[in-house]
Amino acid sequence: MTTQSPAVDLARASAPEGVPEDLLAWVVGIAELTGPAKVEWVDGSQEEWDRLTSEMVESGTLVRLNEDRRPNSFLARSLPSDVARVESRTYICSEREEDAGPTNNWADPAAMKETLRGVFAGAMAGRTMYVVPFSMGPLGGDISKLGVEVTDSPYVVANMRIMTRMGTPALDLIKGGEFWVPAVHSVGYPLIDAEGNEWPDVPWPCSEDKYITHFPETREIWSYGSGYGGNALLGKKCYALRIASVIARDEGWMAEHMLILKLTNERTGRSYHVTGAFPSATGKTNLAMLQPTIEGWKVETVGDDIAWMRQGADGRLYAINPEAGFFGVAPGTGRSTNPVAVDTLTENILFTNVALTDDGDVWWERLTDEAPAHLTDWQGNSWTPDSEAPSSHPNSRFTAPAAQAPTIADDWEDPAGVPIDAILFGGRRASNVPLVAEAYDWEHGVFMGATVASEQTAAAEGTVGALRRDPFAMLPFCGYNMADYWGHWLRMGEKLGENAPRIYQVNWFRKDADGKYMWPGFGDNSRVLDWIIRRVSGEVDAVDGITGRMPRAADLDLTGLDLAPEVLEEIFRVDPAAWAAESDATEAYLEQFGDKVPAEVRDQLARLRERIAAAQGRSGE
Ligand code: OXD
Ligand code: MN
Repeated sequence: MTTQSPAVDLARASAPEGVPEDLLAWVVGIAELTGPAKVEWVDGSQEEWDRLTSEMVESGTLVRLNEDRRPNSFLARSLPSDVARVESRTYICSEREEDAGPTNNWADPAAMKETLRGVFAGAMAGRTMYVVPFSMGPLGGDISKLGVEVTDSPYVVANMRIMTRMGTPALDLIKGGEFWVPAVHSVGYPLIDAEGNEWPDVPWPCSEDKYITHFPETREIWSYGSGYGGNALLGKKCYALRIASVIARDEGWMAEHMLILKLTNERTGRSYHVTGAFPSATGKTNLAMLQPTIEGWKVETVGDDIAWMRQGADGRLYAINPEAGFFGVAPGTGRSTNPVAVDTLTENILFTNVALTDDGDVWWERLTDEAPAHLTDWQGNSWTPDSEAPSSHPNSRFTAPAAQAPTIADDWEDPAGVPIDAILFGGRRASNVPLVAEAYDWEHGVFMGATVASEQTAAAEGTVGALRRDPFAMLPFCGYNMADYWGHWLRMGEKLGENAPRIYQVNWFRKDADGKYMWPGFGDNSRVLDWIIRRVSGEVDAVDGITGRMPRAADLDLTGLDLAPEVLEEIFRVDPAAWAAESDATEAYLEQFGDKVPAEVRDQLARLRERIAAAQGRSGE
């Protein structure tokens, strides 16, 4: 007879009735490997949240905020070594290296499993292992998918309750035989070491050694060593983007790093839906909660970060937001930049790495114009406006239920998704890229997506600044070879045919010669959305340009905006010489993908060069 570890008995004994054998066997296996002191299958109830958050307040992981100011809300402070996603420790472990591609870290799956077996052995000793069934997308929806995260972090459980549909209803669907993705997470800080010595717990347990690993062929996620955000809330980037992008390729749908907006024309009552891919730190949350500065539009939120899209029975593309919450960056979020977010954060919020006020509330840079006279900073130190470092970590976060957003759209949980009229691609471009340009066709749109870039400083006339490419804003999130992913987009375009949404490149960040932003951005981006919707609905013509079709000057609604005509002209200026330099940079960038680059993408580069040459010919350059 083999001797079983007590953790195995615990895992079996704690399982709710009717748990399918494959799920039970997997949980038992993880318990055997990691050796927790307790196993708890979470149900997602309020009682469970109250208990876990109270336990975390007791243990020092959470600070309960002032109930009068921020009811049912908490602050966590992480270790300074665990404050963000760690791309250098994120791996795609596909059987073949070329399937991870040049933009991902690849590791051999068998070798990585061996490494993981080593680091996970005994990793949960002395801790509770939580089994967290969850749904990405509305429960039971056609586009939704299930997962189970096993974690030794109650902080992760609490976040997952906000970010996903977590607990018994998700488990019931798994019991019904639905597909689910296994996701294993440990902070990598056991309370009993291999020699049997006991160690005290700490408020933010984690390990210096970190592995965020994905196995695309077997649809598995294993994450070790970090308790923070996308490293640990495995439904988000790991599942909904890296693993889902592979599933979507195989099943003919799309898993995208995109917000979803609903726009209703108040005159006609007609609604439109737009998705948008924006690299991190380009104001994506602000756009998802946009308050229009022009009359006639109601703008509502369906999603702020991820879209799963499938062709519907009518041939159109439908999107769901697979998440149930927002995991937003706090600094910079304030009344003037994003009043909707501020009004979303009133209760039931988990804050991480922001500052604490003396009356038990939270604050971060630019929440209000004036900083409070005294704070406790994100590391627990006394802080005043004279302090050198900011009070909150630049990547400090709020985890907020999406349903609490005043702008949440009534169809945000429609399991069938919302029909998409337009897709936006936006980078942070100081030069060259105009405020908005419409793709000539789907293939051109794929080229726009494939070449998304950010550039901090405007370059000299006729050149281009250093570009940091972030194709489709998916650079750290695509679970397979980026060039194959472009191929998948091209196939989706063929499938959608004339039902395909139109594609637009937008850029809110163009700077003038003095380095000042020329476009006001924020709510004024509604002016660009207004033009896009009027294009989509066939109300306005456009002018062919080098990078795409652009608005005729009279068609952009600039009512009430104090923008000099020469500034507007500059915002839309497309300089052929600079674009010749940019197309050379694009060619060099494509080289890393070798012969995987789809012919259509190369062809789009050739067409861009033809348009540049024609413009140069016209201007006699
Ligand atoms: C995010 C990101 O946190 O894209 O959403 O980095
Ligand atoms: Mn994101």
